Amino acid sequence: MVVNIQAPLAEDYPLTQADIAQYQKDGHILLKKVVPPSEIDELRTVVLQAHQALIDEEEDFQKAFRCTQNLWEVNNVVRLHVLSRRYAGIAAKLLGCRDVRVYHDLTFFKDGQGRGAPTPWHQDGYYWPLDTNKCITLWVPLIDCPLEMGPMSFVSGSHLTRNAEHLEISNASDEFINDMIEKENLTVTPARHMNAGDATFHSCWTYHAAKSNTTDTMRIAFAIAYFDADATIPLHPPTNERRAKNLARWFPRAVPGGPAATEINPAVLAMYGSN
Ligand SMILES: O=C(O)CCC(=O)C(=O)O
Repeated sequence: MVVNIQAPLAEDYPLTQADIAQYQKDGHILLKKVVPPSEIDELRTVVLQAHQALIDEEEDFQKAFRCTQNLWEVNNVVRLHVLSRRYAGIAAKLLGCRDVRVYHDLTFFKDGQGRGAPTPWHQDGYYWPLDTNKCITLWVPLIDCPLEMGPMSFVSGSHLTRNAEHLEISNASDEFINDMIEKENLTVTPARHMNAGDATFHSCWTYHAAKSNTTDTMRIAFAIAYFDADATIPLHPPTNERRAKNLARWFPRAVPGGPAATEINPAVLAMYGSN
């Protein structure tokens, strides 16, 4: 697959060594203007359209957010973003790998007026069916996201643990992680105001959560999950139902112990001849 992306999505993001060091130490980072300002309105429009096109598959996670997935497969503009050198370049540098592949993309719409409940503390690793720790999610609000709308908080350094690996996102994961935060005095990095297009990146092992959305406006957030291009599928069978479902859905026909590299997991930087 070769993609032809025009500037500014083809331009490298000015990531610094300090950003990389911060991500590797904390397991998360907030970066400004990841989506170029000139592209935000169009991306928001097509994300809303693609979400609607996939509405029959919408999942509602405990009323915390509404998700549809792999919008890049149904919309060409979303595809240009998901396969952009700009975002994949950031992900690869933060993870410290030569290239990244697409795991999937998804919407995180949190309804306003308190209908979008708090996102419980959780560790995404529960859901990822891969044999690597080098997994990262870019999360970007496509409208300005003040604190009242529920941007994310993170536990810094928690990406080095797997303590909540056994818990899906739920009240149980929330209680379990809250308890650890209190008892072990873990460092919570509170949510910060994000302008449309600012993005957080977090490891699949970083504990994260968000407050409810008490504004009058739906939180329109979009996320892209990437992983180390050289990752493999674990030899052992998936250890929970969600991992089994995700393995079948995001890695069709991949084999245990083989590369995690099906037709829907393109290696992004390789498409630009930079790898
Ligand atoms: O959008 C949210 O509230 C949660 C997002 C999340 O859990 C994630 O990006 O992994």
